[in-house]
Amino acid sequence: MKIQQEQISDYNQRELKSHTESFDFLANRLTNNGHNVNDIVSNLADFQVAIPSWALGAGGTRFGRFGFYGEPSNLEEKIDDIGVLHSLTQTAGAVSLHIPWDIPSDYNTIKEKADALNIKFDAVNSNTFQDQKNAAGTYKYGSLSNTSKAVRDQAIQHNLDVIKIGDKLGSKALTVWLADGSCFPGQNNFQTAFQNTQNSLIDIYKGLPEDWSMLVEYKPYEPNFYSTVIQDWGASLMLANGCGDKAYTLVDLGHHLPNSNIEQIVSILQLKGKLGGFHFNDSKYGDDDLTVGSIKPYALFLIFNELVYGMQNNPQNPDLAWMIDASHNVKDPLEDLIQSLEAIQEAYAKAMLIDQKALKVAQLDNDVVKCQEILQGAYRTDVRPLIEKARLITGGAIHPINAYRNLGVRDQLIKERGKHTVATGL
Ligand code: PSV
Ligand code: MN
Repeated sequence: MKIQQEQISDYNQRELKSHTESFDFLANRLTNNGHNVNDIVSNLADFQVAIPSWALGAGGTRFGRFGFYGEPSNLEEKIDDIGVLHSLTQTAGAVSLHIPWDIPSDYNTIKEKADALNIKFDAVNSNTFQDQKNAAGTYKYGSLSNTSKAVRDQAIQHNLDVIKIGDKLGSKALTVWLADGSCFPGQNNFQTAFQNTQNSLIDIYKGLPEDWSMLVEYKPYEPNFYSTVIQDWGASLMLANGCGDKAYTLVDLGHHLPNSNIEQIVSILQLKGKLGGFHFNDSKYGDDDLTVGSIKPYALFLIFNELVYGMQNNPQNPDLAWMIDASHNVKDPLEDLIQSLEAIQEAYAKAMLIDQKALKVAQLDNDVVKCQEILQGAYRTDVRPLIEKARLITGGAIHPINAYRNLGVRDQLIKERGKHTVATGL
């Protein structure tokens, strides 16, 4: 299924009057307050977030999975779905592949399809948290950290293969997330596991093409419940530093213990030029992989405040690989992803409204009340007309969810693919 530009333009005509009224009102107010509305809208229009190839079907928990009709059953169909998201939102111009779930069967066809839909290949993800059919070694007791050299070598080789696959598609980064760790005290020697991981990562790093980077993701627990080798940003940063300049830390919002100050983590990593990638989602308890901004929108805004500050003040930090890492258990995955994209844009827009100069003055004066007024003033602004404008000028839909429903996208996908298709992934 491909949405035609005329379908979106026709739909937008119906929403245009009300959008224009709310945009003009907000733009006037912001301009009077010294904001450059054009710059904000153009930054929003430029902001692209990768969609993970494994999140286009229904997710599941270890208690079960409830399928969603019309799911994509191969990589081509997944790219089609991202094409739908991108034409409606103009924000989903990239895909992040998980290998071996999504190895292209025909590279040229996949590249041509993605090109036609204006979709780039972002970071590729390796998978050493599941055993593959016919593999010689098992990852039950770890992969890059395993006590067996043969298993470590197998996991290293897998990562090198993933780089080769990504290279053929135009990716420029490898994301490594390890499930390695232990379930019980005494099961692992922490130092040996860490050192093995470092050495394995160095071997992978040596295989990176010149213009590639390696993103090291951390997570405190799950699937291991006593210890995880790369448990936090400190462990990730040490490993990245141990590899070299092209290795960075990747922050996944769901990979922190409750009440962690994630905004402070991203801030300091950017200062050190070591924040490389970002996985968006939201959570109430653990790594819940819920829709971005559905539980803690203010925390997301505070994180974006630091990200925007870093993008403006830390040239030592590279451009980030942005990705949504969510799972859709009860919602239509495409609607859920549209909601996540909107929440990201909203937090970004609000963060751009923070008057950084005034904030600095208030900080120097130790005027704590003023600091809060500045942050919350930006947070309380309804920025949706700015996001609508960014979509409108780039050819997207003023209200993507309404347009998606109005155009009957899911019904069309069910007609094309049937009810019982199942997407690869978790
Ligand atoms: C692990 O929880 C994670 O966040 C990693 O990014 C994986 O690649 C992804 O989820 C899918 O399992
Ligand atoms: Mn992740």
